Amino acid sequence: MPDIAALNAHFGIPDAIHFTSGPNETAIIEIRHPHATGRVALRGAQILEWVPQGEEPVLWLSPCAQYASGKAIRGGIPICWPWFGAHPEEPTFPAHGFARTHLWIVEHTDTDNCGVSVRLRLLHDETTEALWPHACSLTLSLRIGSRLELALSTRNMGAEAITISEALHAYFRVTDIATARVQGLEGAVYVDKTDQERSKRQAGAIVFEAETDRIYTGVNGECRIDDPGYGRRIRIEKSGSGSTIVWNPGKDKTASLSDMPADGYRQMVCVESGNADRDAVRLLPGDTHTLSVAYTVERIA
Ligand code: TA6
Repeated sequence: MPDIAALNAHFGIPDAIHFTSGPNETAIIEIRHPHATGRVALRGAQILEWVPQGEEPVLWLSPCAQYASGKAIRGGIPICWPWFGAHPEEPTFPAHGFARTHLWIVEHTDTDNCGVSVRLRLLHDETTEALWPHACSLTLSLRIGSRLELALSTRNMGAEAITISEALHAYFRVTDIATARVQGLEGAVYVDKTDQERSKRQAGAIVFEAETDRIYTGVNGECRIDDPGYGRRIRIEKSGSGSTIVWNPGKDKTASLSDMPADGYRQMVCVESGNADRDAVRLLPGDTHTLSVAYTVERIA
């Protein structure tokens, strides 16, 4: 458990950044700014909450989320790294890597007229080295304001090339999945994980009628989630990302998830920015790769 008093002494900023202890002694960064509030768990460097001034919370966080060690918190923005989904060779390794369940340290905090910034770094130990025996640094720079900006940087510090897959596995809150639409992926090719990994092409906007689990590859552009219930559009702009993953577990899969309420799938949709499948990133010694995303919210009629 990180020392909360020491974190506040070194990195706290009056009226902007305060460290506190959350469920199961999870260290939480509470962020306040005239443009937005937010919460970030140090374990996993996971954004749990982002509420732009005058808006409903933008991210979905499960009311049954478990804050247990070794388990990802269901909701917010978990970080999948250094592999997305199942490990390519080791089926017993944790799904989506270990960055989302391990402790990160705080390197820097700041605030200005636009927002509050924090830089976090993944702490490597013997557990992470057993899963990923590569000299590698991973940092997350985040800025919470009327926009939420994230930059996940991987640096290969070893003598050999490495290949990573990754995602910012964002859970967005919607009033009703039946009326939500995801736009911006029209015509893109995807792997349908609910249909034997078949390759398909997207026709029109994405609508949700059943479990949806798709990896769109070769897509660099902006995505939008339209939610007529809240009368808002969430814009997702990204760089350094070739994949967008769209997930809603639907009713049956949700019933198998102990950390989601039975109807939880109705209020969320994951639109994840990353590099998965054929977009996996190869880094030569000394190379740095950065996956950046900016989320904004606007009113729609
Ligand atoms: O990103 C979609 C996905 O890979 C799905 O296949 C799905 O099961 C999900 O992530 C959640 O994974 P988790 O390990 O957090 O239960």
